[in-house]
Amino acid sequence: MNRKYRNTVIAANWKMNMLPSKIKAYAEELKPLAAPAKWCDIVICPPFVMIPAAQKAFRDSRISIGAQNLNENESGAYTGEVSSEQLSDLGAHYVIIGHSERRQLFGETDITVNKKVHAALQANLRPIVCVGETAQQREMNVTEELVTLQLKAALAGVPATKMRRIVVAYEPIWAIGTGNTATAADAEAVAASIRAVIRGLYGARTARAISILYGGSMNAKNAFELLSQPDVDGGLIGGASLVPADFAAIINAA
Ligand code: 3PY
Repeated sequence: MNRKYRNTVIAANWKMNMLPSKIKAYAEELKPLAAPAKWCDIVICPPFVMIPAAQKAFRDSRISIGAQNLNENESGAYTGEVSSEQLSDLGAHYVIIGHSERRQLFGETDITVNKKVHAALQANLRPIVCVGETAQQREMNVTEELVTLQLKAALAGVPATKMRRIVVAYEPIWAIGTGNTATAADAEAVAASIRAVIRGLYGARTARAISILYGGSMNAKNAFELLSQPDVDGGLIGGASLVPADFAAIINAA
């Protein structure tokens, strides 16, 4: 990765796992293991209800807290939802937007993803915008077109001045929770094409500064090769982020 121009970001997506009462022990184990990785922005994205406990547990470290979703509306009658301002007020710094599980299981579209990106930026959160293709789309050889479309839709209306707050995560859907990982060459090819799209929209300087992550069954064994690719600037980690030693091994491979 190109540390000269952009940050390395390793983000944990805990999904609907972990318990509030276990976070302190997790943090105490992770903090010393992750401490040497000073070049790396480390982010933990727990379920909403655990954000305060995570904030408390990581308060004396460089590890930031993020959310896994937000509602695109500012406030109002949206029972069960959480706004960007509420997350920001809690002290969250990042928010994952458009994860394929949200697109597939909760009906999120490119349009809602775009609205969420705007809501996040408005509240000063850093969106981690997820894009990625299904196995069928990869077989049909439309991966780059599809990812380009998702990315352009997600970024529609985002001004150049806000772009440096954006992180993009390429997560091939067929690699999520399956144990199948994209090859390093495939991850690099799509990450490079994402950077080319950003270059086309915002110019070379912005494209060079944006961190592009790979996500989808990244683990301690495959992290080093994936993270050594020039356009892969970090990872969005599912299952392996639930075990502090495994997550730390990925952080230290970055
Ligand atoms: C995975 O690694 O399975 C993920 O979905 C990370 O977001």
